[in-house]
Amino acid sequence: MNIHDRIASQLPAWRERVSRLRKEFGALKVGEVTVEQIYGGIRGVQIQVSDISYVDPLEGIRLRGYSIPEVIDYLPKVPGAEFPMAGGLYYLLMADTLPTEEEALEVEREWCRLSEIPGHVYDTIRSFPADTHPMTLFSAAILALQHYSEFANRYAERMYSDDGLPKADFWKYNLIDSTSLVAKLPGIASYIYNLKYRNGEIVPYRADLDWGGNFANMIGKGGDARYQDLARLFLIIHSDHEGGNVSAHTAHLVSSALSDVYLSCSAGMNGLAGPLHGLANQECLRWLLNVREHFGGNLPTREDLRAYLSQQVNNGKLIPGYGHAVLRTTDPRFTVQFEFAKKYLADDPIFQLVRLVYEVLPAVLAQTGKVKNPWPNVDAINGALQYHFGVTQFDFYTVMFGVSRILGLTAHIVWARALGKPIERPKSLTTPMLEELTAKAQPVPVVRVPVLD
Ligand code: CMX
Repeated sequence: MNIHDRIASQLPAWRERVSRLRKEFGALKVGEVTVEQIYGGIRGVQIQVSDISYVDPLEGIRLRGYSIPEVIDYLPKVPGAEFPMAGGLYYLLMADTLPTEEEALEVEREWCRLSEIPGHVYDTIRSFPADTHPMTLFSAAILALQHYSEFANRYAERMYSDDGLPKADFWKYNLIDSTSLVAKLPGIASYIYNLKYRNGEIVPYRADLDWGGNFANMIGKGGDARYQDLARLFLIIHSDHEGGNVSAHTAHLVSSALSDVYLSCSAGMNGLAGPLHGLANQECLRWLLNVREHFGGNLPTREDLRAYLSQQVNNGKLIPGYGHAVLRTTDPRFTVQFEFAKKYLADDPIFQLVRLVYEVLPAVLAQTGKVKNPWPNVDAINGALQYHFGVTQFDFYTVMFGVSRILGLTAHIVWARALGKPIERPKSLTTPMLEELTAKAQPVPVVRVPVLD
């Protein structure tokens, strides 16, 4: 069954569940909000529902209920590949069902059919100054496609016609836009890469390769089967990290105004481009290279590294790739790439440094008493793997993250429309209001709990 039909078949039951919760328990309190949370980035406040994925602080991400190892095990693969096709993951995220091989291949065929990129998108990318950051180009290229939004066009017609697009069908056109956008992402990302770092060529999409394989081929790695597999892995594990992270939350918020998938995903990419979020991807490799340079290009001893890291952390330096707003353990997306590296590039000097930092840094961060999660997140290793396979231009890494993340963002958007979520509009307070509130209360300071002995 295709994604559209699979969602349509599930929707009546989903709508019934949501409507029952709202009708019968609409006034039930889910949680409370503290002053610290209001000033502290609304951290941990449960204000959203997302059924696409869930991050358990101690276990990590589950995509539609499946852990990263399960996703890798259960999703269909192209012959000879170690990691699954993204077409199967897209099916899982969108349709909430593990696809058969044929269903995954159908998505891949649809992406191939829709992969052609209009000329003005290339013109848009070329029109920026040559040293523009690749994420700016990526976000702009997505916006340049907005003109073709089926949802925006149908919604505009609705305004002027009595038998226009019904609200219950909004999701269908968001799904059409999503599939069309995702189909073009390897072409857009690879063109940015080729324009900035290679020969500027536009490589055609190949029907005999899956989406991840196409991305690898389009950046000049078509002859490297292992890199193609790494690309598949990378493009799967970055796809979603529940609804509250900056990119997912932004795209969801923007789409709640009924902005289409292009407007919403471009906005999500602008959030991903921030150094505390997706840009940590590139910053982490830059940081590793600096550490290496500091030690004269050699692997430091454990003691020397500990002294160096302690000094950095005590000086208030932020170590990219470590810490997380939700996770309280090593990110399983780090672990799966760590295992890949142990298997295929154990002797790589950057990977050896990644490994040593992993052994030393958590204790150093924990000693500060303030870092809530001293363990590595996905960014602590991404760059080292890409660097090993010759994708050394680290300001491109966040674009790869973005290509993958849009698989998740679009699933959030389609389901938000399918379940009829309204425009988001939380309430803000002023500091005098909080002062007035606290004037009558006893002090209740936040107690910090140490995370590591
Ligand atoms: N190195 C040094 N200090 C760190 C740190 C790190 N890696 N992670 C957190 N801290 C510090 C914070 O700066 C904060 O210090 P102040 O109180 O002096 O401001 C303190 O520890 C408490 O922060 P926290 O509650 O543990 O972390 P947050 O939830 O506020 O932030 C995150 C989470 C990811 C932004 C933060 O850990 C960080 O900046 N890490 C480095 C950047 C990074 O790897 N980002 C990628 C995250 C994954 C993603 O979203 O893509």
